Amino acid sequence: MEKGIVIKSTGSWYTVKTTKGDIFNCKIRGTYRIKGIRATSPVAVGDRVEISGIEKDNTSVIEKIEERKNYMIRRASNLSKEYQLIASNIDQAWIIASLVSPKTFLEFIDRFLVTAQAYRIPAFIIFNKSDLYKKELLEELGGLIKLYGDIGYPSYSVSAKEGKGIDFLKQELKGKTTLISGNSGVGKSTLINAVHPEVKLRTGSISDYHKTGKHTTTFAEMVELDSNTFIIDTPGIKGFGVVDFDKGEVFHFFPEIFKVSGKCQFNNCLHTHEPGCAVKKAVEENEIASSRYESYLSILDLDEGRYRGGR
Ligand SMILES: Nc1nc2c(ncn2[C@@H]2O[C@H](COP(=O)(O)OP(=O)(O)OP(=O)(O)O)[C@@H](O)[C@H]2O)c(=O)[nH]1
Ligand SMILES: [Mg+2]
Ligand SMILES: [Zn+2]
Repeated sequence: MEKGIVIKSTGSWYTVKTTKGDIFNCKIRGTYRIKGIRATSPVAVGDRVEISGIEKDNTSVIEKIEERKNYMIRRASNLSKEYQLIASNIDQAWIIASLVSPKTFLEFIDRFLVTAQAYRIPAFIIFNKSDLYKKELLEELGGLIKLYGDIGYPSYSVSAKEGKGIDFLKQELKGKTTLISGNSGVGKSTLINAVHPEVKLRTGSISDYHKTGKHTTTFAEMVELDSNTFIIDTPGIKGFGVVDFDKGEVFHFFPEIFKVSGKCQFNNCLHTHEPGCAVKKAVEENEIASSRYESYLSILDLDEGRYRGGR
């Protein structure tokens, strides 16, 4: 047996880099379950694994997955009972967003943040493509950076294309394993290339993206920036279906809602219709952003499928 880390996943084949630095294509044997959850693929990039001897064709088999420090996970699609493990053993998760081509919905951002919060993963929001924003969008951007920054999520505006804000991001990456996630076309791979030009990940052109609807990055892949700095690039996703939380638990993952919930009249308040609800009052008084409150309600209403969690 040899120990290694999964650096790329296609869903059926996994690339494992061993502690010696050798790279093998591996399959898995048997079935794995994550705390009773059914996953589309039981192994994720970032997993520490043990692989068995090398087969004739230079492939190997993953025999054991070490316990994960944490992981990001989402529903494979809306209403699906299957989950997709996005990555594991990460120090922080960055959601890359854009206000244009394509526009990232706030609900998507909030669902990502809720999941990161639930699994205690520090999350950042990186608004990319700042070079494309004119007056009104710049104002909107400023508002969003303040909104999320005040809640406690560091939020930045960058342009991967023009290299703006990239040096600062480099500092934030140092010594950590960072997951990069977001819609297709927001510039995840371009951003990683800007941070580390030697990497040369494949990026798509927006026109290709609109014409074919194809995702440029199709596999999750871990990129080594230096011996203790790693970035995980992932394929773009359309929606972010959150796992099946207890209804009474969801507001714990909205820090600003949780903060005022202690003042609600009923201690089992779900903040939807109850009398004496301090959360609803705070929304009315604009102390809690209505976009955030709507995201909260949409997660409670998961079964009605208002939000599409598909790819
Ligand atoms: N104007 C502008 N375009 C950008 C910027 N960053 C990326 N792009 C363009 O956006 C398009 C998509 O970039 P990618 O890096 O492939 O996007 P991605 O998020 O990796 O997409 P998937 O791999 O499909 O998930 C490319 O045409 C990039 O050149 C930016 O800061 N400004
Ligand atoms: Mg990409
Ligand atoms: Zn309440």
